[in-house]
Amino acid sequence: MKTALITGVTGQDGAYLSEFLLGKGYIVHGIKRRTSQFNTERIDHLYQDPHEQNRNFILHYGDLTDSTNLIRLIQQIQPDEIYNLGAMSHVQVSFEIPEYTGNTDGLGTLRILEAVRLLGMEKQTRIYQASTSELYGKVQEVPQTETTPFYPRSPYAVAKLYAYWMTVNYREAYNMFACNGILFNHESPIRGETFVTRKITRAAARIALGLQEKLYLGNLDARRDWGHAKDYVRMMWMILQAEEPEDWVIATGKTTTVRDFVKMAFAEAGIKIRFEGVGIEEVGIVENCSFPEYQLAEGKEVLAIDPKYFRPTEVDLLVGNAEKANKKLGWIPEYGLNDLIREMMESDLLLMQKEQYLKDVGYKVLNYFE
Ligand code: NDP
Ligand code: GDR
Repeated sequence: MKTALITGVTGQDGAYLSEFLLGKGYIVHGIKRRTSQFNTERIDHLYQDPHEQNRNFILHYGDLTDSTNLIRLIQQIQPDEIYNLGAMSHVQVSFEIPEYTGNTDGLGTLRILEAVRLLGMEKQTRIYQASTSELYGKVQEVPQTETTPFYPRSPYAVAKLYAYWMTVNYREAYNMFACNGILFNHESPIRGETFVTRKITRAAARIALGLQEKLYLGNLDARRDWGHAKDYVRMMWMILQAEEPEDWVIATGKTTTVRDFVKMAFAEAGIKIRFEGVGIEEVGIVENCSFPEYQLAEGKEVLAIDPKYFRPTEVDLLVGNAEKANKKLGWIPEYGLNDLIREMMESDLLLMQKEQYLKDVGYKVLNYFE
């Protein structure tokens, strides 16, 4: 029976990976941060009472900015595999908190690698580092592969660049089984609410149900290679089961604009959107709505641009080539973009129907849709 340690266990990928590894018979340890309110909603279905005997899912308090904590936990747990998923993962927010982002996403990775080395566990513990397509930044080559040069465009991406090279360096210097997964954007019904896909699916559901008037977005021309998180966590595990430690691109190979994502998401709720105007004057208008109960009039403006969502430096186009993962490890994504959007919309419509019910019976509902 193998033991895994996951940093970022309370995040989107941490939750899916925990489920996946438990399904494979692993004992899974996760590091969660101390917060003033519960932050385990994504993994509550896996939770086991600490008083139970023989638990296979165990949570520990910790933080990537605290080496004492990481060294102690790694020594105590003696993991066969570490998945370093913890990060301040929001690109736009990283412009607001660049130092913290560097500390967590950059130095945090070093702390994990160094803890394993200090404890003399280089031969025993395999390490997965959550690298990102944001490393490519300013377009150098399309599609992007393992050999495309990096040109990071945000404090987040620069911190992840440091983490990427530290992982390569520890592999070469100390013969550690340390690998980068260069993952392109991946989403799901449990994606954080402020990433653009989830912001759109939540808003489309809220607008359809009359809980929200309008969706405000930034750059609609950005293109992303969007996959499903479930497909991507499976590949994280495959990377650590490979014969040799290497770095891998994980992507679907298809790219879509934010604007087209909006159209597809609203279409899942039976609402056809038309775009008019240019630049920050662009708006999204209801062309028709096949659900009379939504009471969305033709011509209603449901989307507008808010310049505050534009980034100081943007990544315009991401599209990955995962041929290496496909040929060497046999990885193929099971979900297409349509499947992903359908699943996200179904889930958000259900969630918002609950909100609508609560509102109808007099409860104050969440009114925060950044
Ligand atoms: P999330 O933002 O959903 O989750 C991030 C996790 O990191 C959360 O559990 C968060 O805890 C935790 N965390 C944040 N700061 C710290 C810290 N200082 N110490 C310890 N833990 C911390 O991200 P995803 O699940 O989407 O992504 C997982 C990883 O993959 C991240 O490293 C991300 O940068 C990277 N990545 C993601 C991609 C994507 O498209 N999703 C693509 C490529 C890379 P809390 O819940 O308390 O906030
Ligand atoms: P990204 O994801 O920056 O690619 O990073 P995000 O969903 O935040 O942005 C994607 C694109 O949409 C544009 N955009 C907006 N984005 C947000 N969040 N909110 C808006 O209102 C909005 N309007 C337009 C953005 O400008 C951008 O071009 C994600 C994170 O998960 C990283 O941790 C991960 O490394 C990369 O994906 C791969």
